[in-house]
Amino acid sequence: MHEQYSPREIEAAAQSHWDAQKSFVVSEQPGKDTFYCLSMFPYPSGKLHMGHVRNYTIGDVIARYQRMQGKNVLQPMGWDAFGMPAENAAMKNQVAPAKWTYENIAYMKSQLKSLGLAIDWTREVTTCKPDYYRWEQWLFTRLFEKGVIYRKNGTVNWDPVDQTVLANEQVIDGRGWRSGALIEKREIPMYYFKITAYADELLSSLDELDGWPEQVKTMQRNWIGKSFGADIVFDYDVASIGIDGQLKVYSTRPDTLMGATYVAVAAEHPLAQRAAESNPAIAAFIAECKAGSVAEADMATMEKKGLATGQFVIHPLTGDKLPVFVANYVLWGYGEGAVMAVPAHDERDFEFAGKYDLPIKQVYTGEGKDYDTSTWQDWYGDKAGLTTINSGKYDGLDFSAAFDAIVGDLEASAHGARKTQFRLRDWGISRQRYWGCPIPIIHCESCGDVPVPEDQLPVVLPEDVVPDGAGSPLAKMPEFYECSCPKCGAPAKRETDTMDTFVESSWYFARYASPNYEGGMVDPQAANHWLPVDQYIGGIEHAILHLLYARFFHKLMRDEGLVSSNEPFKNLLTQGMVVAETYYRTLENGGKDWFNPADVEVERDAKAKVIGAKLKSDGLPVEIGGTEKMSKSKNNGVDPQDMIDQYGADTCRLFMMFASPPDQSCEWSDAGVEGANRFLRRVWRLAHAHVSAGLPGKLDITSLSDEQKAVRRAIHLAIKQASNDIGQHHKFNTAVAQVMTLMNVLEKAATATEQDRALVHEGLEIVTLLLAPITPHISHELWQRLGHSDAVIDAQWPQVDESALVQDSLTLVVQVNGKLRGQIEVPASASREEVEAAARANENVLRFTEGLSIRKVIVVPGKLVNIVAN
Ligand code: ANZ
Ligand code: ZN
Repeated sequence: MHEQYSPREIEAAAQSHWDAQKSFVVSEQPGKDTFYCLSMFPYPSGKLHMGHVRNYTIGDVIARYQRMQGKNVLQPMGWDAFGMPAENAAMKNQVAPAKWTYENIAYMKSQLKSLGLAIDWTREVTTCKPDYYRWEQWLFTRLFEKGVIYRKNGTVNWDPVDQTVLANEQVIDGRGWRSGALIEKREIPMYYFKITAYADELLSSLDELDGWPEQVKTMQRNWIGKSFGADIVFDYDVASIGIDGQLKVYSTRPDTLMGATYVAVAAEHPLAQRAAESNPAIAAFIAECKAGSVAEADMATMEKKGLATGQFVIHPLTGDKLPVFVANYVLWGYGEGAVMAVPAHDERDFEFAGKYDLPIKQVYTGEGKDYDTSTWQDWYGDKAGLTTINSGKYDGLDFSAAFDAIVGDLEASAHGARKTQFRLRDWGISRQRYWGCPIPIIHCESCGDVPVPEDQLPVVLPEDVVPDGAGSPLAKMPEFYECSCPKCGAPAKRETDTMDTFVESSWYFARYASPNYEGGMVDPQAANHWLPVDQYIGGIEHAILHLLYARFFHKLMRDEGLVSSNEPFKNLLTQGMVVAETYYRTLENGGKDWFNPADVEVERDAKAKVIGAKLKSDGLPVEIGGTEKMSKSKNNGVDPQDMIDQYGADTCRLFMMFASPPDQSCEWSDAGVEGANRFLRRVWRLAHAHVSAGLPGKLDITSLSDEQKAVRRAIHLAIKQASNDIGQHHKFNTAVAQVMTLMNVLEKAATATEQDRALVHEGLEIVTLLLAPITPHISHELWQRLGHSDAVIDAQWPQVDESALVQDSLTLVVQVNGKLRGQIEVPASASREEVEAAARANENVLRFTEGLSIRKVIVVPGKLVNIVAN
């Protein structure tokens, strides 16, 4: 064993051992407990960032810990390989997205390998490869035939200069990111997944996910947005509208119908369109609304605007005529695209009514509540404790009585009905992009949209294309789109849109169970063996879309008979961000020039408090901007590769795990990394000293001295607490702290006798085992050096010897009036009275209480005695 800890050598050795032994290649083993540990797969952007390293280290620690629990652990990895960055990079560097992507994958894979992750690489899945997306296309055709996928017109951002559709994030201040042209909204045919058909189940089965953070479940619930209300029908006023008809609105507050003073419709609504025919101002307003944002966050904050259409509808309960407005705050895609406005009790309507001087009619009141139309107050939304007023025969009712009475009457007169609805929309998956999975549909003039037959799948995406940014390249490639109709054989046109890349990441977790299976999307037997995933780990940014789509896909696959479980991920851990200090100088134009932490030297005072920072290159001061998520924009990213090259993977892993609990943010610090490295060197040093003196014989636990008992107690206490921290709470940071405490004891422990050394041996074994999931390379090496012929990855997690925890005597701290004055040793079995007596008899206590009378003695069992005297 070398005297020096040299991570480069031992990490290479451990990794080649695992490779040679195929240590992490797993197969189904009936009868053995499985554990499927999955980290969200990366987009192959070029190189790993610190967030990846943290994510994959957490996953790896859990996987390795579970293996030591005797489980058959599956930990796979793959690549979420389609997507826009590849197209952008391709345009910039004139290389095909495929080539760029595959090169990035090769590099990032080597980085992942250098981290020493316990991954079964034989299961690697790359979503841009035809053997993967073939099955996505296969499912698409099945779902299309079932009607779970359908085609309808959707609104997209159209760049008139580049002649292309843009994603929302490519539209900056209303202009195309490349061309700078004003973006138009366009209606084009698109494919939709009918996720709304699963809305109820996606909502209700959240209740079964005990292993998910509450916060994520709440975000999903809000996104699905189930609401209870009613459709309410207003007959047209024929005189003003010109035709007979009915306007339907959806309201969650039909109980407030008596307070409705106008109705408002979306720009796309037929009544608005009708009004526009004879009113150019309305036509112009509609055009303006359509150009605006459809993002809901913007809808909530933007200024409410509208125009009276001159039309009226009839209130279904009072027979009053209500004016019809077209308003920008009414969404076309939600409910009926029309609202009954109750300005007295709805904030948006209140703002609108105030602006256009529309009547406000209060229909609820409450004890001690003052109604005031000059400003919006928030008590109206709180249904509890309010009763109806100004509502004729519905006066004096609470929310649910008013709701029932009004909806009952509406139902009786066929002017309304109870309705539950969801905020969730169907999932539009058509993208007018090149680097994605081709949609397997053929358009035939006589047969319509024909799914590509199974024996003609996959529809292969040509890989040697360099897009030019102007429109989809596929739409310009007759060799791609010219085909014949699978039904009638006539010349036909292949669909040139590709799928949203969220589709690939919605089922990769299932493909890992049988990644090379050619008989279907998944081998059901293998999929059911491994699924659901026992532990899923990833960023909170995926709390809604990815996790919702994956849950949806799992249910789709279940309904195809491919998997039998209802949910894909049993336990979810959302890891916190990696943050780092930021440094900047203010430029003359007021902008900021950000400096990387690596180029900055921090100045501290004698107490290590930061007092300033200087740029290394010019020695001049820089401002400290506070800690923020590592990002390019603040230039505070640290390249994990530098850290691995300098200190080794184990240091990097230990730092990440020790810095904070996995669900909280982890602050990058050079000092922290150095500290982690120093600790590993300490472990190494102690092990080296121990091993060099020759391995001791067996420990005889029946003949331990008091000092030896204390050491052994520290060893087993560390096992107990670390097991608890990791196994029950994923608190790797405190588990590491336990090992550090144990190391302090072992470093001071006697080594005089064979028994002393046998005890240190046990201690070092425990340190090695407890660290094995976190720092697997050094543990691999130490385990061998400590005399084991099997590898540490095959060792069992250590068991606590409860008898070692039993204490014969306890040391208690003694205080007089809260000040530390001494220590006493008492038998562990001592009663309260005995402890108190021992404390009173203590020499120092006698000295500090001389001349005083003792008022009270507080005993905190196992810890301290405080004597109150005056
Ligand atoms: C009258 C009313 C009175 C309403 C009141 C609310 C409070 P959630 O809960 O999100 O489902 N609404 C309906 N369709 C709309 C659309 N297309 N665009 C904008 N707003 C729309 O929201 C349902 C409520 O949002 C409905 O209940 C309706 O306003 C409005 F004191 O009707 B309410
Ligand atoms: Zn045909």
